Amino acid sequence: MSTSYQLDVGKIRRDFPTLKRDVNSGASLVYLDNAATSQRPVQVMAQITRFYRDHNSNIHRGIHTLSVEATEMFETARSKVGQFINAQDSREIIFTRGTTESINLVVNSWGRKFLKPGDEVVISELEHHSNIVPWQMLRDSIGIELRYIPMLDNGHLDMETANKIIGPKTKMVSITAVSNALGTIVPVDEVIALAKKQEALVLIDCAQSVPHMAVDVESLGADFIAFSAHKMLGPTGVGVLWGKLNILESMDPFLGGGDMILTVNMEHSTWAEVPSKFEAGTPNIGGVIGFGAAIDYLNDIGIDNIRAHEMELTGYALQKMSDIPGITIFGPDTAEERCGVISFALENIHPHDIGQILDDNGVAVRAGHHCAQPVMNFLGVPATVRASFYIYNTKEEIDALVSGLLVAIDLFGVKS
Ligand code: C6P
Repeated sequence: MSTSYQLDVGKIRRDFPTLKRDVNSGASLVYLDNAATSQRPVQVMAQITRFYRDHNSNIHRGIHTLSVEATEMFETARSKVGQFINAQDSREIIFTRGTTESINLVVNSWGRKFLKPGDEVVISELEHHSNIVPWQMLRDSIGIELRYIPMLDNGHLDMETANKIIGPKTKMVSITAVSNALGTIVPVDEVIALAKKQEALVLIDCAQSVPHMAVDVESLGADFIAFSAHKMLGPTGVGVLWGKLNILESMDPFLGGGDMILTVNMEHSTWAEVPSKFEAGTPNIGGVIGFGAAIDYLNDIGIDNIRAHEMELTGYALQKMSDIPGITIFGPDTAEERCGVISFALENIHPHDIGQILDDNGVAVRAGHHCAQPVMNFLGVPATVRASFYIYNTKEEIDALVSGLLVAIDLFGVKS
């Protein structure tokens, strides 16, 4: 596999104080739970501190110096996020609390206004609960049909069936770009092409793609994308909904309150322009400003270098882990088909026990259903262990994961 990319992991790691920690009486932390949330570099923390220390104020309201400065920092972050995904207009960037809220915004603001009983929304069996539950709630409330593109044994979507399911009644296709449970990279271009043939709108859940690979909304052809800052070095409690401006303008607000109105009187109210229309109340100002610093950090490294690094780690891990006795690795066969995630099980050892033993050895992974219970149901397991990589991970850390798994096998006496 190519190692021609430019990424100085040693230098990167020095920016992440958490990675220097020991856990469980002396084991060096090996952080492989990046699909849940990444760590933050000092540059992001410094920017948040700078805001609270020197510029703290509410935004879009005051005419005093601090408020003007805070507004400028907040809006600069919006522009940076827009440029990162090649949005044509920074008004298309709506700040939310995370991917979950972004999807709920589309479901409620677009879905409640434009869908009628009998209309179909197509999602898939690979989705995170955040892209299932809000649509089920809408279905139960207004009587739409919810249809699922099934998954296949190899962790990919069944595109043949997708072709049949996406039809004239389909008004929305809402699909993940990358499965958080398996790491599968979904062929969103193909899904978008099928949707557009039926003139359906498309929402892509990019929670697991934007942090790891180039996403260009201009060439993508989707109508909305959703992602979270905390999976890409930014703070928790900050997310993004990108939407095409004309569609956002046609939608009603999701939440009502301060900052999203133009006028309010005792009888009725009118709405502010996009994006304010969708940003009711005081937002996570410090968090958004910190997110801007995270984007700067990722830009300095280069998103293609990040993808190359993770692909190399994933290839190495797949190769090393496949030699472990009694292991089942779920999902696609190759690193090229995955986005830095490996979900697996060890024969006769519960995933939570594996997670515990790994933690005893300093290795942080997620063990559970990964908020993707339909995927677990398909696999016929209650849970898996999931290792997920990011810019600061190394092959030595994958060796530590493998050693920890061998400890678990020794302890539980698995023989196969
Ligand atoms: N997945 C994981 O461990 P929030 O929580 O709103 O930032 O993101 C929700 C979400 C939506 N879609 C996908 C594909 C995701 O992976 C996630 C978050 C984490 O896999 C936490 S459950």
